[in-house]
Amino acid sequence: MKIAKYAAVCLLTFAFAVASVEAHPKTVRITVTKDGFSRSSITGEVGSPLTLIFTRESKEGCGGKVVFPSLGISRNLPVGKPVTIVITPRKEGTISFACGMGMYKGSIVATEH
Ligand SMILES: [Cu+2]
Repeated sequence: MKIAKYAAVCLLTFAFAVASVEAHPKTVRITVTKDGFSRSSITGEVGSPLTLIFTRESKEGCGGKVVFPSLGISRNLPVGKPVTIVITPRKEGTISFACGMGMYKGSIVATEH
């Protein structure tokens, strides 16, 4: 009986340990207007996939492209067509993104959870 109790406690502890390393996927929609990215400040978790859906709303301005320099990602943003980019932060810190000319800026702040 004692052993069974001990095993149950062990299992519970194990379950918590697993839960704490579980990924928390998150999706954020970002509109790209002539004024920039909205929103431009995003939070994420280390090890959890972050799905960013960029939709460029207007031909005006400089939102034809989104670039993540530190990740080597560059994607064209056709007007009215959502473009999905999935990023999984590997360490704590800030991942910046910008338009092709660096005028519109945004950032993802990744923290451990
Ligand atoms: Cu620009």
